Amino acid sequence: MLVLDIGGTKVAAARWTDGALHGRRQWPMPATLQGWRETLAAMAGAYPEPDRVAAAVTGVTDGQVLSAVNRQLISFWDGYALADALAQAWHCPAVLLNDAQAAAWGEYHAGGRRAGNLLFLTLSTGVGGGLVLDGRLRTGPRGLAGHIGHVSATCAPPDDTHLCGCGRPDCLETLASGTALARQASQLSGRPLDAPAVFAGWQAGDPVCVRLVTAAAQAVAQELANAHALLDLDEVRLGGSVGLADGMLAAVTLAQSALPALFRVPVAAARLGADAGLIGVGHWASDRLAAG
Ligand code: ADP
Ligand code: BMX
Ligand code: ZN
Repeated sequence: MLVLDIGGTKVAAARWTDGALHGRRQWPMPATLQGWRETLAAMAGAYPEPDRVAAAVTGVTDGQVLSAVNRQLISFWDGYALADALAQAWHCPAVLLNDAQAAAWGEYHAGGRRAGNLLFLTLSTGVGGGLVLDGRLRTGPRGLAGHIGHVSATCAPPDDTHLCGCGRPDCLETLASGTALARQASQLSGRPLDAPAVFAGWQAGDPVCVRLVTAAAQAVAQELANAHALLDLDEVRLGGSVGLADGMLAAVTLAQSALPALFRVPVAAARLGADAGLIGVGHWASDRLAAG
């Protein structure tokens, strides 16, 4: 089987054999449909003749059809027949699963399937979430389950951008995604800064960067407390390049210390790191095949 993890910034691919990844490669996620078609052709050349394709993908999906939550993240994603495009590229069946849901399933497997109630939170191009509840992956009837990036945060971004690309005001994604950190830092400092530069500035004590990373970590801690109050979670795994950036987990844990103990859910870095989505979608598709 070929597994893919298609995010707002990068596309990862690998063969999935005997429960492990082989031959992992990565491409930048193109900004245009034409660019995406070229990347798809390059990937098809790199991985010839799989028997099926399973893709973890940013967006809401029922397994075949894709729609965007945040319509600003990938301009051509909303309503795009991605499973058909993958099936045509590789001449075999293709299935889709939301990227954060896939990563949650990967992390659940990586923990020996012990934490019955697990939330995976990705701070990446957007902010995504996946839930394993009572040992089952919760996708929801419409594929929307776990979309914690679009739950309103208790504080607004310092650059006063209230409206999220999903149409709701004050979403966590407007504060704590890599896109949001870059947007806020560029606006407040008056020069273009990306998320890695914000983290470098934070480590160096730059006041704007300190303010932004602290606000993001506090918003994440509040949302985790909300999710914990609703679901009584056993643990949270933090992933995505922003979630895995040096110091982010510590900043979230520090922000949690201001909460009443009842609402402090244990948070750890994703055990599978940047491979949680690829491994998770591999397990998910294998489990479905085994179940017939
Ligand atoms: P995707 O969203 O495609 O799954 P990532 O998890 O890599 O991809 O998230 C991409 C976001 O993470 C971008 O906004 C990027 O600028 C940011 N980013 C990448 N590397 C780092 C880093 N070392 N520190 C902080 N932010 C990072
Ligand atoms: C957005 C949304 C989620 C996704 C999350 C993280 C889109 C296209 N995606 O909230 O479905 O799980 O971003 O995605 O609306 P990533 O691209 O940051 O990995
Ligand atoms: Zn939103």
